Amino acid sequence: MPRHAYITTPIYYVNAEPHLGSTYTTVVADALARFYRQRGISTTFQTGTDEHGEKIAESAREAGVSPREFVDEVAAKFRSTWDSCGIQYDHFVRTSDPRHVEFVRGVLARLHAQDDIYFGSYEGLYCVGCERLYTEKELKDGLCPDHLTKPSEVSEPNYFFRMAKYQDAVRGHIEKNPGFIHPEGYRNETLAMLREDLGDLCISRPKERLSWGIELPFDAGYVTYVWFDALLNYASGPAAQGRFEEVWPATLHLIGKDILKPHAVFWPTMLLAAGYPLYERLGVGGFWSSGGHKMSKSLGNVVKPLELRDRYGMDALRYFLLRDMAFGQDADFTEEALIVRLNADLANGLGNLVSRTLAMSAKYFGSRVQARLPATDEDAALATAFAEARVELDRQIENLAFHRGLEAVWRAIDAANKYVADQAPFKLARDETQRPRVGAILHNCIESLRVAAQLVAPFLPDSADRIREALGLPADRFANLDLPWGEAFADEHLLGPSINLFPRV
Ligand code: ME8
Repeated sequence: MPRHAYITTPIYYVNAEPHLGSTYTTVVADALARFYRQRGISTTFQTGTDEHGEKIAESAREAGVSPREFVDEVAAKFRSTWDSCGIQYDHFVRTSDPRHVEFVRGVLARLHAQDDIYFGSYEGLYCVGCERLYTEKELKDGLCPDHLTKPSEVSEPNYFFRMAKYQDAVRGHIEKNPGFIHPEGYRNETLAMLREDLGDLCISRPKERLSWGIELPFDAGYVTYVWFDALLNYASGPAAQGRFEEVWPATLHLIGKDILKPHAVFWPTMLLAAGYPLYERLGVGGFWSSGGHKMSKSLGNVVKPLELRDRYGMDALRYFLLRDMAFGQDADFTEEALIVRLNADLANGLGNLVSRTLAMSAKYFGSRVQARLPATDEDAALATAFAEARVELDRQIENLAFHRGLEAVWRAIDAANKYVADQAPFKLARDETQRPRVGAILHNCIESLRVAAQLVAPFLPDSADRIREALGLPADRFANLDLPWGEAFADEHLLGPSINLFPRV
């Protein structure tokens, strides 16, 4: 576990509204941040918006408003979407914020003064969609492999960052630190890139072609290349709050595989040049397709997070995203698959355990928790199942294997449902002499609910809170993950009435 967790998402371009892809990366970051906070680790979670560059200037032009008006409106939309999705970020960074602008100018001035930035000529094929230069080799039939558009040929005098100077150092660092880029496939991809001659990085655009950007501190005729500006958000955010020393280096930058090169090559190089420690880990996620196709406006298959939240609830959406994608691999989104998960794992699994436990407690004991009695082998096995789930969850989450972590928790939840079926308190209850045993069985079920809710809390925060409330547990007691099994509830503790946590769809 880290000493301090500083977790980031990419800062999203404001030329599109939040969609399933941005929601995924943001949910992963939010779940991790909650996971660390729950384990008592001081945590900083930053997200935000990327607001400069040609792409944004173009979108503003199309919308018929100034870039400033445009970015303010879309950035606000991102913020409000994350807020209504219950995303608990600590800081929302915007690259058009004057504090970020000053930070970037400071770094540029320093690199220029130490001769890591020089004036030269820029020639090549540029894709505005990607905001980057392509080599012939990288193109697919002469087109950008991501946007399938023809890049434009550009040639102009510009400023360059001496990236090549740091290339060997970055490669050496990645070779020495196997966990630096995760999963391993992306580490290998990066090492392959770093074995090629990457050359230097063009970091400016002449103002006559693009005015919407950060002006170079040493030449007012130019603005900074949007990636050079954007990557620095990870440092400028904490700096703007006077917390740089406290939180840097970042524990984990979460990104999608589309932006591997800027994060795995440009960014460590920039950090080395600027004299900052390198981030600890890059977590590279796969891509969601929608119904078997790349999500795109023209195909009309863009999935909107708020619509799904309204239809199924935010927790169901979070659960699906984390459970159905192996982090790092691609996955396909369909509403049918989400419904299958919701019904099987949430309604029949966790929801059923909650409703039957509370309903039987109400029916047999007026919702009063009964004494546990000495544990039978089956009682002990149930407690062990939850203890093991916790260990496995922690191990898997450290590996960013969210789907495996949740699977481990659900093994315990399934064990609890099986315990109810096997112990059959509903049958025993017919025999008056068995009442104490029925009370003990239900006590173990209630403990199962308590621990299940604690373990799922980072992933399904609303549901965990509803279970906590139904159990009548104060928040501070619930926050204690180390409460021993059987000691959370006093005899005669009053539970709430039964709830239907996840109605079947
Ligand atoms: O690239 N599946 O911003 P962006 C999964 N501003 N994740 C997806 C996805 C999909 N279909 N589509 C997008 C930028 N993402 C830059 C980043 S950071 C210094 C600058 C997620 O709005 C994924 O995390 O295009 C991807 O990396 C990110 O959105 C790109 O967001």
